[in-house]
Amino acid sequence: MNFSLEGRTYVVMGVANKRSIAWGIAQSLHNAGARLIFTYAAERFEKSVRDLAASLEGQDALFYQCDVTDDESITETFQQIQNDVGTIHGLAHCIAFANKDELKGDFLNTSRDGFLTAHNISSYSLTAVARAAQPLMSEGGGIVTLTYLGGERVVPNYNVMGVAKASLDASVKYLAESLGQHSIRVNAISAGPIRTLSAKGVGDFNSILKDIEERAPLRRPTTQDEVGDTAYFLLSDISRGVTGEIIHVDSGFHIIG
Ligand code: NDP
Ligand code: KAL
Repeated sequence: MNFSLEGRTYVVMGVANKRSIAWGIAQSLHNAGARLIFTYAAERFEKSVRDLAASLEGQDALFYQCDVTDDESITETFQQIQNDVGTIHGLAHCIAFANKDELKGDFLNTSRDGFLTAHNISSYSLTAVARAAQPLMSEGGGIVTLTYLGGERVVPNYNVMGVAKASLDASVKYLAESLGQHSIRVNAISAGPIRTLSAKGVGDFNSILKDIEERAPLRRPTTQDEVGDTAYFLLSDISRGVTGEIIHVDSGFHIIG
């Protein structure tokens, strides 16, 4: 078995800056020899993505703008990727969004609009993107998404995003069943809290991290590279028998009652 990703191409969606979990995944895939394709939603992050990719020695990366709320944008992006590189071997979906005012206070007050926005961007987008990517994955491959414990249990302030992650987790299983016949595996990583742009300004992140340091089996917070290396595992042939799985990379916090 060859564990190198030499000669393979992966799409990484959701790098906003150097703290993004997607950037941790990009580095792990790059270190394993993969060619990378980056997608970003907001134009203001294009420079940041291009500058980061330029720091990867010998990487000949490609870049596309893709807003996952827009079917046309998704279709065009993957058509363009097909024209430019032909086959891809996998995809990392590292995308979530909820309106800030839905991420505090009582879940009971979740608005219809806020509920739909969170589910549209954070859950449905995985299915939309998987459907667009499938024709490009003619040699089989892997799809990985990012989820959080708040989809399994009630975590204060995570609110509507928790319900969206529960929907995402179920989508992983249904997509694994749909795409297994094409030798495409679909899995999720449930990451422990990492201080990213998304995490900024929502909830009391310091006290969440303190709790991890005190109570998680490994007594330390999750790092970007730990998630990156598990994504590499899930996108490589090392995990060839694994699909529909949700792997916790969270210092073991999820087992603590
Ligand atoms: P980042 O803020 O770095 O990344 C979030 C990304 O979502 C951004 O790149 C943003 O792109 C993208 N995004 C939002 N809306 C859209 C859209 N309409 N179309 C395309 N992309 C969009 O945060 P993280 O790295 O923390 O988040 C990545 C994933 O990890 C998310 O699914 C998150 O829920 C999950 N996660 C994070 C944890 C953490 O502690 N940080 C823990 C567990 C899971 P843009 O800015 O260009 O719109
Ligand atoms: C319990 C935790 C504390 C934080 C509570 C909610 C976190 C929700 C995550 C969600 C993705 C955050 C947002 O959507 C933020 C958004 O409203 C404002 N930010 C932005 O628009 C920035 C500029 C862009 C880049 O962000 C996005 N997302 O597009 C959860 C913690 C402990 C773990 C986390 C952070 C989990 C997670 O899912 O991210």
